[in-house]
Amino acid sequence: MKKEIILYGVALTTASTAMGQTQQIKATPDHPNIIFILADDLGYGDLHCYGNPYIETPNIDKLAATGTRFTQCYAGSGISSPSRCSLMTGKNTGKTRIRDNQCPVGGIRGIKISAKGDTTYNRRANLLPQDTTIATVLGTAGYRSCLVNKWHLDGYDPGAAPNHRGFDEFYGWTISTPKSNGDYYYYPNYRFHGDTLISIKANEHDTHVRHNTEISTDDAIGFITREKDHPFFLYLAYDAPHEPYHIDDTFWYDEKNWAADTKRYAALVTHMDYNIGRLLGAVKQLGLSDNTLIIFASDNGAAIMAPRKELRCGADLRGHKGQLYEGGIKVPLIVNQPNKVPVQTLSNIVYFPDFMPTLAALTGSTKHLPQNIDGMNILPLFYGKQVDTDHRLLYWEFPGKQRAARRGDWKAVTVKPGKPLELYNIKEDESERYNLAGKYPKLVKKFDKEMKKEHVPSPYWPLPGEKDYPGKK
Ligand SMILES: [Ca+2]
Repeated sequence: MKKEIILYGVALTTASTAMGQTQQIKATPDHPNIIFILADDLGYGDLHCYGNPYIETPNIDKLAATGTRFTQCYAGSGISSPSRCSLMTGKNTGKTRIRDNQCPVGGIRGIKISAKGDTTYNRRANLLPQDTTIATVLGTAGYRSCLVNKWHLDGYDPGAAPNHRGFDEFYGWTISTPKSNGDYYYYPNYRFHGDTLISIKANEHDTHVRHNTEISTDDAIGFITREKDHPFFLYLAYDAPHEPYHIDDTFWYDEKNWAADTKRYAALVTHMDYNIGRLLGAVKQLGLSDNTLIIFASDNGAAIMAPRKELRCGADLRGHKGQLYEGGIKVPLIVNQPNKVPVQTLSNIVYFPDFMPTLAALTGSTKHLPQNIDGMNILPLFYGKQVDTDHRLLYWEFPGKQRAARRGDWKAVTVKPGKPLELYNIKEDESERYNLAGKYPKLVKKFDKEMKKEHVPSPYWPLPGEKDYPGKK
């Protein structure tokens, strides 16, 4: 712990020096702005460009058709907080500060908020000051950073908001302030601008005037407009299409013979796509198209309540959000930058921890990366070159409950506590139908051994036998 804090202090000093030296630099095609768009609970099969036959996503499809589409990208976890923690800190969930939405011990106790007025208490962990984020690293290269909308890494500590963890600007909601995260989810009455909670007057009295996706897009456009003359990193984390499926405009699908929630779900996706179109229009209008790398992904697979069968949200993958089967963690990934990113489809096996070292390589801030990250630099893939992504071990866990690992064609996984690992050949069986653990026991044993090495004990999720396990001296 002491070592980490000292290193962080060094990084901050260097960051402020580097920023002072580089703030005049403009983004260029080789040193581009970065816009990272993250959908929430969007399944692998939700986009037309990933085979969806029902949901219209013309703007995202265009990004895919004019850029690189990945067919084997994995999120950091099967749910929001740990997945985003992995994305922001470059580690897999065997090492991340946050490994599940709630923690059994440690962290901070707070009220669980739900649309049904749930008032039960639980505990959550939050990012600590020594947890270096992508924004901190890119800041050392002079990038101004902004998180729009969902952070989910503050737990119950208002002091762990994104503007206290490396981001220069923040417009959105936090878990720790229920007023910003209440029953009005998609038509919020309050929203943070930095540390200030502002009132959204248009939505007072449940009037449903301004949808969160629209507000977020306006905040995003505002940021890139202000920062058009400096290199910037925009992390636009939409709520869509996370439940509850609240959207009044469903005109795209009103004629369909679908349940109301199915129409709303599809509308949440198409409305997000429309707003991404607005953002891309602003990028073009500001003359930033050639100088901006756009990345689109989802934080985990389709939720169990999503219209997975009716709309094919999870493609034909097994499982759903909350599980480490493919349906919980395999997500779309699209990368686009005109004249730089080639039009192609890649089957390289990549995952969220890769973004931190990749964006550091892109921006020339690799020397400011923290120690002990798990991701690799996949930047060559973005620009038409190859790099070996498939011979390493990718790892995920919900401590004590589920664990999974992927290497090459093979994946070992269990979604039940204490149950033996199942083994699947993903290349031949992407729906994880045929458990081959009995046929290849040596391979299972090898996976098990390597997976145990990836698990680093956490004081928030102690397992039996570990020093922080309750009752253990
Ligand atoms: Ca999510």
